Formats: sequence, C-alpha cells, structure tokens
Amino acid sequence: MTCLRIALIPAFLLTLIGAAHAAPAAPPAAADDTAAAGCSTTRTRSADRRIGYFRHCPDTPEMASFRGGRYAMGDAIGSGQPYERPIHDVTIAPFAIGRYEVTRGEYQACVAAGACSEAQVPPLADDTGGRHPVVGVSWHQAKAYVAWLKVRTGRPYRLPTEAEWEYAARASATANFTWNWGQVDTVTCQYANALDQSAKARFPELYWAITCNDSFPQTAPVGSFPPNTWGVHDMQGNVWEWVEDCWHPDYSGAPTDGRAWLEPGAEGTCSKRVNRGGGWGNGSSSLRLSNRDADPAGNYSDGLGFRVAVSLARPKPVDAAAVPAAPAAVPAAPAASP
Ligand SMILES: [Ca+2]
Ligand SMILES: [Ca+2]
Repeated sequence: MTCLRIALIPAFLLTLIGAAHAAPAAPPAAADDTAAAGCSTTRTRSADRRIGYFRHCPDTPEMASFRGGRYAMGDAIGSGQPYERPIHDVTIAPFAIGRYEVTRGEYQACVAAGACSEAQVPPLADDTGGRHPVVGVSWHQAKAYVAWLKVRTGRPYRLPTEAEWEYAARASATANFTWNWGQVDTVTCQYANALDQSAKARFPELYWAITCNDSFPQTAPVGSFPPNTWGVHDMQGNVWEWVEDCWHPDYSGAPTDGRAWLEPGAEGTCSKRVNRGGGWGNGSSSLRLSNRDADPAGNYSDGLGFRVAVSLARPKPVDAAAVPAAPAAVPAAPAASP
C-alpha cells in the first residue's frame, strides 16, 4: 500500500499530493490500420533476434512485443504481504509493453500537442535531457497520455493491466527478482535503480539506504540498467508505474484472463489505482516482482511514473526460421507483431 513508499522515502523527498486532476475526455480511437500523419512503424530486434521491438511514430514510445501465455501471478515465495496472494494462474493475450518507462521527453510531445497537462513535479536535478522517466503525473494524466497515443498512432494504446505488467516484469521468473538475488543488497545496484549510497551522499538526512552504489541518487535515464530476459528495462526500480487496475485487498476473485480488475459497472471510479515495481526511493524488498502499491488516481509523486501498452489483436504466426526457439529456461518467449 501507499505506506510502503512513504515509509522508505523521507518526507522531504516525497511530494505525494492529493491534487485531483480531471482527465480530458478520451477522443475516439482511429481504426487500427489508420496511418497517422508523419508516422511509419519501425521494427528492430534484440541482438539474439528473440525480442521484437517496434515504434509506431518517431515521438511515441518503443514497444516490446509479447506473444502472451500463462503464468502464476503473485507471491510464490511467501515473503510478501497478504495482498500479494493468493497465487493464481493468468492467461495473457498478445500485447506489447513499453521497452522503457515513458520518458519526460515523450510526455512533453503530448503536452506540446495540447492533449496532456504539464507534469506536477519539476524535472529532477539529473534530468537534463528528457530521457529520465516522467514523474509527477497522476493516473488521470497517464490516461490522457495514452488517449493521445491512440489518436497519434491510430492504435489501441492503453495502460498495462496489472496482470500484463507482472507477466512482462517476471519474464518467466518465479522468484522475487529477475536476477539472482543473494540476500545481499550489493547485487541490486547492478540491475536496478534503488535507494542506494549515491542517494545517501546527496541527501545526508536519509536515515537508511542499501549498501551498494548504483550512481543514481534519484531517477536514472531509462535503460541505464540491463533489461530482463524478455528485453524490458526498469520494471524493477527507477520509478513506480501506474497500471489500469483498481486496488483490491488481495487476489481473491481476481480475473484470470489478463484484463484489468475494475470495480463492477463503475470504470474510473475506484478509490485507488495500483502501481508496481518500486523506485529510486526504495530498498530491494519493495522492488520484488510481486510487490504492489496503490494511490488515489489524482495523486502524484517524484517517484511515480508509468509505461504504456497496446493490444496486438492480429499477431503473425511465428516464423521459426527467423525467430529462434526460446531457450528452455524462458518459456512463452515474447514474439508478436504490431
Ligand atoms: Ca539509486
Ligand atoms: Ca520502474
């Protein structure tokens, strides 16, 4: 819950403010095949050709494609909180998720187009180039951004569902982290931006930080740390990420088809929206893959951003010659086409 973030971020670093921000009405999405002005889809692959990336427009986020599959969502280790349980199997349809968190530069394109309001936190000290994740955006502002993406690209952009987010974050991992965490925080700094010794050096008032130095006192440029095995960066750490779902006290009755878990008949009215992944103001425990948090949709903070998703309704059959089979250790390898 919110207390996790507050407990680990000193009050002077936290600008969690309940500032309600009315979301502009979402404009109607263009047809899926509509080519937006100035846009031409570009595609790349990871060096091992197993991960497919695409970008619909020059100013829209790069996306990682996933074929979908089935996985166990929640705390399989038993070290988490009751709201991370019960473990339940979820089936995920083909979709794509941002290779990175939405950057401040990407968000500013929406602001410049008049479809998004300015972030409610000024750029942090190290964010001089717009490649840091945007922070200071409420859930409503994140929704306005994906509404603009739908118009800009003609594609069904949206926020990830919580089940999709954890599927992409796990990349088949069943442990607490995608890296081999040896019960010591020194490993975390190799893989994720957390509350580390560089933060302690910049903010001596901090009473605690993990023992290693990741060299980023606050946010880091997206992609500064290695991707997970499915080619997605910063799912653990850097900034927390809003997802579509309403908060529920545990997973009892959660959907098993990967859709967002909303309040019955009242989309948009739940008291809190989920955010995931931990951030630069948190220690390793908050970065666990099954950890969850939630805030009122109008809240914002300097540690909270988002990434986007898009449904892939028409995936091409996988070309076995072009896309090598996934290693056995990585089942349900991502491969789909926008
Ligand atoms: Ca850090
Ligand atoms: Ca993140």
